Amino acid sequence: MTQFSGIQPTGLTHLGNYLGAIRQWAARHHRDDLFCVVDLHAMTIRHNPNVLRARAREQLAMLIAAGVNPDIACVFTQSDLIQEHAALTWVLECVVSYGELARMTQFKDKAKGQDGVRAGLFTYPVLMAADILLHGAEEVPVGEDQRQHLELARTLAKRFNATYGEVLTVPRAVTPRVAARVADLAAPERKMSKSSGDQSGTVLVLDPPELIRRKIMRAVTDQVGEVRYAPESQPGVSNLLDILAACTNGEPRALAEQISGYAELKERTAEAVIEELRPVREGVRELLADPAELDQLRAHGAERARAGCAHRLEAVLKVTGLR
Ligand code: AQP
Repeated sequence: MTQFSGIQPTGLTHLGNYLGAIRQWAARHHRDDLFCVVDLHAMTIRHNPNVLRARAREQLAMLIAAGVNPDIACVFTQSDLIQEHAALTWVLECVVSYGELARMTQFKDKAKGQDGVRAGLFTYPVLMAADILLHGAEEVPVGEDQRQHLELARTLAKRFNATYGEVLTVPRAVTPRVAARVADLAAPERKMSKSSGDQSGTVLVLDPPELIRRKIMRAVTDQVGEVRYAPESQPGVSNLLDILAACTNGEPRALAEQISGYAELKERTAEAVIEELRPVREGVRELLADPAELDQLRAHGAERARAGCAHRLEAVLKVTGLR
């Protein structure tokens, strides 16, 4: 069962990325699963080249520090395989329809009110489909926000196979039991996000403990005054319960029964998050301090990923008449 997933270096990695995605990858990976930093995706919005390079490195270190073992899974940076990913993207752009891309809600949200929206932002779900399909992934562990893009990848795989012959594996999304959609602590109606302007409700994986505590102690709750797991009517409190449950391997409803007030909920959540992220922060620091070792791990992951996908890309080029 091959797994593939990726993370974009569009900003600083937050608790939602960690609980919704990275931690799942670390907890359950097998030989030749693939996890990568999707730096090509980060060019879909305005970016600074030096910042992009530095963030991509930091994220690669984070995947390893979080527990994705580079001797077992392939851990790499997407642009190391730019020719392979770009080649399949073009083929799939000739499989997808304009209308399908125009329906993507993430594009609509990100393009709203922006000038000079890049065509890459519009076609990015095709690049994501190519990432997944190139490596023959059967499972894609992601947070809830990526479901629509995953559906598109499934549609394109099926359409490609029906048109040209059975070459591509049809993948499926796997979301975590809790914390599949971590909300912004300051505005629990929206998801925690790298690109939200106001960072006060976003816990970053590399935030120092005191800052994590401050952000969680200031989390927006409600006037109900009762700790209950009710995502619709008490989104702020339920979000904290989800985070606490994810970090302690518990159940949000059972935890709600054990906690008497909002102050206790926040204190326990802050403690659990600080302890969960501490080893990751320390591991990232150590890996970034040894650039040669990180380069070597990255090159090794890319080499294995390239070798694993070559036959599939060749088959795609053949059945579509390009070879
Ligand atoms: N709030 C979240 N809760 C749970 N999972 C989340 N993910 C993102 N936000 C949450 C999951 O993290 C993985 C990597 O995400 P990405 O780099 O593809 O970015 P994204 O999904 O577009 O969301 P971000 O991190 O907030 O970035 P921006 O602001 O650039 O859009 C994915 O598996 C995602 O589901």
